[in-house]
Amino acid sequence: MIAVGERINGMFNDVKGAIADKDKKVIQDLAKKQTECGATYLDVNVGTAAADQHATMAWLVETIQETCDTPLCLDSQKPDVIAAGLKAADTSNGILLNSSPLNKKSDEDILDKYLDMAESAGPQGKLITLTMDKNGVPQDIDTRVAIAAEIVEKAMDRGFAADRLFIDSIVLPVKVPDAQQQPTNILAAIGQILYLSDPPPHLMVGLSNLSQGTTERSLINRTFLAMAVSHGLDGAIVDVLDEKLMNVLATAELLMNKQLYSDSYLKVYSGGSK
Ligand code: THG
Repeated sequence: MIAVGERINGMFNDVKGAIADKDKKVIQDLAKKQTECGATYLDVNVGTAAADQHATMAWLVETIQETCDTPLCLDSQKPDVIAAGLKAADTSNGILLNSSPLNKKSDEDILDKYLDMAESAGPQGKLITLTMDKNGVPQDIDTRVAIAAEIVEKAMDRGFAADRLFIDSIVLPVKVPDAQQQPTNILAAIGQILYLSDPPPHLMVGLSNLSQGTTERSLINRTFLAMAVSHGLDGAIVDVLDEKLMNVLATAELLMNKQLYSDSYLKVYSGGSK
């Protein structure tokens, strides 16, 4: 399982404050802690408050790289903010770009821009794409799968290998009125997206979206994570500092026969497959 640590995101007050004060320590501590807790990649998202998103993305990348060499997951809906991060990034251990929809009303070719950047980072350059198009985020299973199919086709046409592609079926908060059908729709969608190509693309979600505004955040997150792993999920943007969640992740992978059992499997789990 690829576990992307979610904490370096301007959505969190401590990170927002660190960006405003140019306080490197807060960012570097989060980078080190998430790495110790098993993050495969560190998400880097400037949030919405930063005045200059390009400069902030570059500063976050440089600040993290001063203290650890965990590969980064550059997170922005704006291709030029990703480009600013990519310019500052050491991609020799890999890099994940996060994320592109199939297309947008204001930018028909946005997926090509993200694919170009992922390719420019070399064979370790990977890309998260969203099952989202110019009409927005679909709520049903079929449209999610249809958009994923178009994304996979486009990547194949360009010779971008499926194992460099992550499809994110977009998790929405379960607390939103009328959204309670969405988690099961996502499970069904990922089950079908797995069959779009052979080898299949990776399957990713931003897990913490699910529990926003609820009283049982960790419980809701880890329960859905186990369910999604059973349907083939092999990547997630998560709170890697949540030990219970990481233990569920290791156990779900064990029960899916993706991790070898040993009495100390929780201690040795590192997200790799057996
Ligand atoms: N898919 C992809 N990328 C993503 C997302 C996704 N990147 C961003 C986000 N979604 C994943 N990361 C987070 C990070 C934090 C939270 C949710 C998702 C979160 N934050 C607290 C909240 O809103 O309640 C912040 C408050 C705080 O504690 O300070 O829940 O889906 N590809």
